[in-house]
Amino acid sequence: MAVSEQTIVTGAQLDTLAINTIRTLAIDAVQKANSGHPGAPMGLAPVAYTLWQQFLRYDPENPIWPNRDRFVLSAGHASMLLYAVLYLAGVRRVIGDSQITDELSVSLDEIKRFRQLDSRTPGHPESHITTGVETTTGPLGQGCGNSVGMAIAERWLAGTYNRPNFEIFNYNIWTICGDGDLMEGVSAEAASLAGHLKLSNLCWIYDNNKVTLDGPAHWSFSEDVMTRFVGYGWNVTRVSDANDLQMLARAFNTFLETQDKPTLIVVDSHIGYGSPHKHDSSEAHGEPLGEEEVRLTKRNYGWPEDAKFLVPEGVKEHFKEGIGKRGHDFRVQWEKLFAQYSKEYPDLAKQLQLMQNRKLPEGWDQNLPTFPADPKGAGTRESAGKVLNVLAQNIPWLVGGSADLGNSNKTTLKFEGAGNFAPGSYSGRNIHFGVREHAMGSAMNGMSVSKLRPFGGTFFNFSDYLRPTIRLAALMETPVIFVFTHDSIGLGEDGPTHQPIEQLPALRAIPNTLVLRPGDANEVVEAWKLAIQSSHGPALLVLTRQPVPTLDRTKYAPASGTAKGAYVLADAEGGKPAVILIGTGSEVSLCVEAYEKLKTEGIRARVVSMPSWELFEKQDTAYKNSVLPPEVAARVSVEMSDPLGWERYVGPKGQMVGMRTFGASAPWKDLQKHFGFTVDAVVAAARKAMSEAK
Ligand SMILES: Cc1ncc(C[n+]2csc(CCOP(=O)(O)OP(=O)(O)O)c2C)c(N)n1
Ligand SMILES: [Mg+2]
Repeated sequence: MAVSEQTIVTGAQLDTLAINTIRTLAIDAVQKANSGHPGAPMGLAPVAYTLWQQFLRYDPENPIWPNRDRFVLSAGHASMLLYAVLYLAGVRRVIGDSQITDELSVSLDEIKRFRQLDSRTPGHPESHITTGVETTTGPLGQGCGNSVGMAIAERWLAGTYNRPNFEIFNYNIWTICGDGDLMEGVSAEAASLAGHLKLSNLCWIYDNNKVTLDGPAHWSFSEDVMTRFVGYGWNVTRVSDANDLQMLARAFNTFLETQDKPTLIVVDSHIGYGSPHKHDSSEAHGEPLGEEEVRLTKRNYGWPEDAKFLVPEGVKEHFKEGIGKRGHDFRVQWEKLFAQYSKEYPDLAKQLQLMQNRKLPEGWDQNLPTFPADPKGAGTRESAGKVLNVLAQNIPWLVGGSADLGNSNKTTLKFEGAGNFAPGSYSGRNIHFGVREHAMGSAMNGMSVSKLRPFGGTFFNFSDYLRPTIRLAALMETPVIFVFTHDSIGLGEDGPTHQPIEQLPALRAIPNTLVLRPGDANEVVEAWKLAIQSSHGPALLVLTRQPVPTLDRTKYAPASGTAKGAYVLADAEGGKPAVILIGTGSEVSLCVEAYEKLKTEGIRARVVSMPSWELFEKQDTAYKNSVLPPEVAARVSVEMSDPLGWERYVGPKGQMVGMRTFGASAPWKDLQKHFGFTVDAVVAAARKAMSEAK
């Protein structure tokens, strides 16, 4: 069908016209940017079109309506597919957390600025930049993992807030993924979890185009995906031609009818559909078509060959009649229902409103413990578990669990009614993620963009297994909370496979990430308060297995100093120290002991507890200088970690007591001596620093 800018068409022709508009917008944007992936959007355009136009319960006029269906493009390299659809559907821009504007989220001008600085059309979809992008994708597999978290969130919201005759939540999560997504381990973990949890609100649409970047998929991928997913407990169906809109619709309906398991729809497609090139050969793709091929492809579509960014008349109107009208009606109906619900259940409605705006309920910090001085003390994981259990009673939507280490991480919610999140009892607050750290982190991001406050625990060393999800949380500005216990060689006998060495500096290097390593039980209370109040990025609690003394706060400074990242815990008389000992976590009390020893020897020392570098960096210079006076060059850092980065606080004359090798398997007390985390060693380092600084 040939079209010109003036052509007006109807029915099936209009479908084709809309689909080819998506394709050509992707082609033109990638060509103009001279970078990006046109092939996947060309192949997938009919899938996205049918889904949005006929199925997605989504109102472009209100893209933050809580009961909207979620669309996730896990194949984030196909970002132009999403941008084209957001534009054609007329999705509005939202600023801040909830202000809907009249502006388009993605305008045609933004599409023309694809991949340019400050555009709302970055190379891969970024949820904190572009309204309608529900989650940031690009690192393959993550969108799949996020979608499982979104499905958990929907089930939890429905289980917790729906009431008879008030089905406030019943939305679905639709995810487009490709070969790369399904090759990545995180999607396998996530699919296994979703199947186990029987998340029937979750649909993955697998773009089975048999090609990846390097060439044909069979070079590296030959498993039977359908059988694998059947094994996970998914409902699996197939569409043998991505261009067959009726078959697509039938498959989508099959998903909607399936009530007891997630659905995988395998869609056979052709990457770069319509281009004269054979993309399913070993030829590389993932780059612009080139001017000549653009022309030939447009000719194949019956498109004006020289037109660029052409949106034929009637296409936007067609979307308005489809998703626009359907979505509007659903949303308005829901708002009426919610208004009624708010009258019947004002407390629940209030909770939902707070949650949507990422606010904490009044009294969120009530009943938090204060821990009395105790030389024996407890592992900071123990006190953290107590604090979490209080916070979770105050904040009903604080939901989470552990990757099979709940008893070790002390992340289990034990109060009455907390319950387990499980098939058929979706209001439970404890999620058993299983031994699936990566899926846990990825799901937490999905839960967080769904406005729950997720927490997740594992051993600190295994933060490596989910590190990509921390990075994405930081990028997406999602407030997830990780509870990392067993935070150093202090874990003892489990040995070097389990003893984190380089994780602290590596995690401190991620921008917008709050790393908190509290030194005793009362710093734990403060650290948890900071984590829960942090609303635009991940917070990591780094906690010990072994006991640490609970410091006497009548003798030493109050733990409220935690909020500043670092504070003077114990000082030389008159505040003029000859040497400063800086410790974090379990090494704070070691510094205090060394300080007391130095005092008996007549050496004027100061102890700085530094639970968070990031918070300290946010303080003004006057405060920083008051804690670490520039004139005091004799400084010692003490941390059972690779000391990378401590140079910035101890300076060129300073000493760093840290780990330079892997740890070892032995009782903790023996490791302490072996690796030099003793009072004598810290005192010796202090003397050395003082002599260097002379
Ligand atoms: C974790 C990760 N590794 C590698 C890449 C780079 N990458 C982008 S697209 C792609 C190929 C993906 O193949 P497939 O998912 O089949 O997408 P198609 O080429 O079919 O669109 C790769 C390797 C990435 N984005 N994320
Ligand atoms: Mg592929």
